[in-house]
Amino acid sequence: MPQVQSSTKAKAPHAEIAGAGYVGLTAATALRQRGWTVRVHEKSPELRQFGAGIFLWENGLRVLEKTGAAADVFANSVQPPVYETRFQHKTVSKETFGPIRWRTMTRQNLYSAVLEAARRAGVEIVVNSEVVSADPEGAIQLASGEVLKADLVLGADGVGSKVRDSLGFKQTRTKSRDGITRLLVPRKKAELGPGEWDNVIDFWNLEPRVLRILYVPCDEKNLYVAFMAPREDTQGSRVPLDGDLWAENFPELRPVIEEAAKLAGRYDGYETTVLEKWTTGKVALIGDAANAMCPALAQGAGCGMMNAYSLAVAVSGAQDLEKALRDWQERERPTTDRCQERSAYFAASRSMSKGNQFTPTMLETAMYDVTGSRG
Ligand code: FAD
Ligand code: 5PR
Repeated sequence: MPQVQSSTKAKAPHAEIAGAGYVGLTAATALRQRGWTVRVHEKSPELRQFGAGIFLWENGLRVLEKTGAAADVFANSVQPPVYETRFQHKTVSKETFGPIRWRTMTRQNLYSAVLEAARRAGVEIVVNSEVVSADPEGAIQLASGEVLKADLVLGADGVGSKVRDSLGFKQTRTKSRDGITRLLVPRKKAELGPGEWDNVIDFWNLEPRVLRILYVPCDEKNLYVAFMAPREDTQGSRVPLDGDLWAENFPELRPVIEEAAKLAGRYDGYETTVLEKWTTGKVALIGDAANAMCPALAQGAGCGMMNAYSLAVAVSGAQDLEKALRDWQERERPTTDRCQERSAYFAASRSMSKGNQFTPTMLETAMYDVTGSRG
């Protein structure tokens, strides 16, 4: 007798992800590319990124190459010729990174590229959808009360992660002493006069007061400028910026300071979040939800995207998903932990002012190839 052929095909595994930031969308795309169905919940009504500019290094760019976002990122970013550090108006270092690619861009351009890659891969994204808790057995609950089951749950819901806090992950959160005002202004290259204005320039003054400006060209039009003053310096940390104060201290940057002083601005602190574990059951945390870090090495999003990508690879085809998540954590965590520690050290010590901060040790993360694509 001929046997009846079963027509049942194995159902695709399904992931529910909280947070449509760079990291949640990168995880979603990488999972989708491996046959998962994926739904991303974004609590905001709109898909967009606030903020000014951002750096990505070799490690992050390689992930974007794998998820299909790289072409758009490269078209809308620059690799500045030099990372220059000035201390009390004198150049103390000019760093280039040899074969290590690094690029600067506006946050909105990076976000558009990552979002389009997710859409092309077929990721479902739901806005106005806040995740309020998760269950290690594989479910999320939305603010609406709806419960959604999944084979895998990812908390990519940023530094204030509800997924993390609903599960009681043990954590230490350290707030930075000082904060920063980040703005996007027109380049004003002609007005700045002669000079190497395509460089990234990290201007440090510790005298007569501690003030720092990080000058970052993002493309032909946009300049990311970060203004850093200690929190106790109420005049220095005021928003909108005190244009006269900043221009007196950095006369070489007057044209861009005048532009920056026209904008509302926001003085933000940052924090370092260290968790005992990144995963429990079928739930894992990635990005700032798991390991927010000081920006000194410009690797928060880079580490988050690397961990998102390596997680997708680790769980795809795994016999035992929970073990795959634990193994992923074991493997990937040390690199991120070291990056976080080094970034916190620079933020606390201000020793970046001395220049030459990008030693091979400090570039460990930039050189870390999580995609296996290094030739
Ligand atoms: P987020 O970008 O915070 O995204 C989380 C998303 O989840 C948001 O869209 C949010 O609305 C949504 N969300 C939150 N809660 C919920 C919920 N309950 N349900 C559903 N959705 C929710 N990194 C770099 O790589 N290079 C740099 O140059 C760099 N510079 C930086 C400079 C500063 C001053 C700071 C503070 C950080 C910098 N970073 C940099 C770090 C980088 O910005 C972050 O690491 C990165 O944005 C984290 O991405 P994420 O997707 O994990 O989180
Ligand atoms: N790098 C970047 C940055 O935005 C900051 C720092 C270093 C890209 C602050 O915003 O050292 O604080 C820093």
